[in-house]
Amino acid sequence: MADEMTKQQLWDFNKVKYAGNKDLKSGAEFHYYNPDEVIGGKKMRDWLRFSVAYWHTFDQRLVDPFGDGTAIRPYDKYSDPMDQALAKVDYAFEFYDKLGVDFLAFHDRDLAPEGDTLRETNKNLDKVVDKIVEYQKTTGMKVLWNTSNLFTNPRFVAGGATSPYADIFAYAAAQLKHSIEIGKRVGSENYVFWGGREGYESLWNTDMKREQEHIAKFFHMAKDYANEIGMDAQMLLEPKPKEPMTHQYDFDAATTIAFMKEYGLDKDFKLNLEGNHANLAGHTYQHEIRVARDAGLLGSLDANQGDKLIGWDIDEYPSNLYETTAAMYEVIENGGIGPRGGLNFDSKPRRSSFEANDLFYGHIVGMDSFAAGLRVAMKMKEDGVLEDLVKNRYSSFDSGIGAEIENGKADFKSLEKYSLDKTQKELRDATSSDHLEQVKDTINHYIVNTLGK
Ligand code: XUL
Ligand code: CO
Repeated sequence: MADEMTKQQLWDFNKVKYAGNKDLKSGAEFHYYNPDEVIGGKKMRDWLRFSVAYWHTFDQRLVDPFGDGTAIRPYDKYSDPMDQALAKVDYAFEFYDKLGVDFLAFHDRDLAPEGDTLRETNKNLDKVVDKIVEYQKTTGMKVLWNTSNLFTNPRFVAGGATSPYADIFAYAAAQLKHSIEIGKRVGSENYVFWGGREGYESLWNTDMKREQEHIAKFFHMAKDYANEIGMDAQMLLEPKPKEPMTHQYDFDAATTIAFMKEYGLDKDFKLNLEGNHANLAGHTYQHEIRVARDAGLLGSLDANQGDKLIGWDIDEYPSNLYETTAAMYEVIENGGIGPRGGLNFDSKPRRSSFEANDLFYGHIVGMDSFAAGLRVAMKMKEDGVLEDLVKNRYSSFDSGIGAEIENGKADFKSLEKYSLDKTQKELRDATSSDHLEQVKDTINHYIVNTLGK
């Protein structure tokens, strides 16, 4: 306690504690996230493995296409970019401590300003990484993933690994090489590739096949180099259908899996899936997680939500309990997010929530929403609600003609023989109502009753 009191306080916010169902209005406590509570045989912190995203939390100025940033941050007082970058590390680590998260995630360019050459840029970056490594030693903070920003600088106007300009491909590779080295230094659990501008604006000027071959080569080179230097992070691709490009190559989980298989990447790469990216692709988050887990390729999750009324990639902190319940149900079915995955808050405050404390409130609602989702989904799982429902729905495949179809004993001829004289009534009787409305009512009851306790 005394130690806590004497420590320098950079953020004007108390350490966030678990309050259970007390003090419902403060917004400064967790009501559902109790990190060391064991649920379904694992601590909540180990199910959820929360991570704070450096870019949205410490760098984001809350700009939108129509206006400048509104964010007020305590380190704005540092005018020299390098001084500010180094100071931000102190702010970041106090933030993690106050929030009680175990992981962080960052792009190379989040941490330090660029120089004129890659050599100078790497030097700036290494200084900040040195400081992060020092903090890791004293705090035990882990890096969920790191990544390389191959989309902000104008040189990446037409992509990095899919740029039609060979010098840009080469630069992207060189930049990524250093990023992989940093991943090794900070002990990253995963390494993420989100296809920033890897896609196209128009097919009239694009050789799509050539670009895809280039990026597949790029991924192989990255993995080869990681192996060469003993950087053992799980490599992940992060699908997104659009923004910034009209069409992104890693459109959704299914498209990305097909790409991985086509180019022999599915043994070494898995997926990092994001809530609002799923929505932009016309899917639910649950759908994307299901596609990945069915393929054995669920790697990690970016936590955020979109808003159907606006339709952009708005990276809102998750607060929709129905969505977090569905996502956590898939995670439980998967036995966990993935051996090395976690929930990274790829989320930022709304432009009108511009005070520094809003960064805490945002993470609190996000963490509590996933913790609540975990509690509800676990209760549903323990009661076997959906398991029985799904099992019964497919039970006609457990024996008779259904079993013959599944075990390869049936063919079109035998199925014709089986079906030819079946009457309309017999076929109608072979189906039954799935009572979907009743199922949804049950899910609502589980949400209300599990959390109301
Ligand atoms: C962009 C996005 C990125 C990646 C990392 O929509 O999700 O923040 O997660 O580059
Ligand atoms: Co993301």
